[in-house]
Amino acid sequence: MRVILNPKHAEHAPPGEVEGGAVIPSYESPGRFDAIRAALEAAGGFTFEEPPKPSEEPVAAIHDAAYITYLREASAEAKKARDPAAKQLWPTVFPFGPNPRASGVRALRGQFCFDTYTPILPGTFAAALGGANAAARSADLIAEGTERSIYVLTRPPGHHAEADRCGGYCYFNNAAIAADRLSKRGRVAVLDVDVHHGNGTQHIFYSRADVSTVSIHGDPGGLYPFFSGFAEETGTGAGEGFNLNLPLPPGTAAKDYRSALATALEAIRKFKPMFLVLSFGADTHESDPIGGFKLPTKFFAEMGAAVRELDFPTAIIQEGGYNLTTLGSCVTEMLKAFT
Ligand code: OKP
Ligand code: ZN
Repeated sequence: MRVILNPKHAEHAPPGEVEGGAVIPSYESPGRFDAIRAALEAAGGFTFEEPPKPSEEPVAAIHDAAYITYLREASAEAKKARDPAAKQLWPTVFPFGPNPRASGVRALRGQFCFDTYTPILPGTFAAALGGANAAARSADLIAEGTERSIYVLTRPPGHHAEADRCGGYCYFNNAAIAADRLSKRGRVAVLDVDVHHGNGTQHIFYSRADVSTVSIHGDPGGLYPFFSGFAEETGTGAGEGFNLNLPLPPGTAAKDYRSALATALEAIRKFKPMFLVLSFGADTHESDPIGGFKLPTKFFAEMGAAVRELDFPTAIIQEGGYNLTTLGSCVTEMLKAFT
């Protein structure tokens, strides 16, 4: 299987994340990428390549121009700063009514971000752009029929990124970029199996009938991103009926996950897409430090086989997964089902 790498991922290395007012070590680290790559190399059967020279064009298809400019300029500002504190840009105030228009850098940090997990660092723009271009490349290889399935090894993840906001460690929505590119050729289903609901992907396609979004995740009543991912969110306008959320309780293990997966796959079959984008997170694993599900490593092989059985040309995009010891095996087990 061909693996498209984000060559710039390590330029984004968050020094920490703000949780309940405390700075804790960031779960989303460059070591995640290295762990996956090492496991795939050890397994064999994978070839690694970089996408062509990065361009902003794939990102502009999905994200607002003002947000892209903000991320580019804020990263450049962090790069120029000499004071170490100014090399990390964090939001402190978020937009609220009745007049949530932002001007000035402090306001913009909140305007274009929705949580305290997602700082802008000197290398954030380059790293996010590298991932977006890797995702675009994967979509092009699938669209042309050059590959039947392909994997994008990237970080930071993408599925929480909205059209005009970063959040949840995500800056550009890699899966949405791939799905939108593929949608020029035919209907696309996005299946998101990260333990966290992919709010960005859902919202980007919420009113579209040509891209169906299906997500299995921890109930947002108790798990991040809290404000999105409930079962009653089914799409709007022309997109009504084309968004399916399957929230599951904390502690969900193989048996209940398996039946939710069957429901998700059945909905995708009924939609009859031409292409599939799999937003893959390994944070459903029983060892994950922030997920709360209880899937054993061997279930990832079963998950891969079940998705493979749909038999659609598939772009697989890496999202979360935070246990560096087990992450590589989960990804490898799932991908082996496609080879
Ligand atoms: C990104 B992806 C831990 C809380 C973590 C942010 C979760 C972002 C997950 N201190 N909150 O979906 O894996
Ligand atoms: Zn996640």
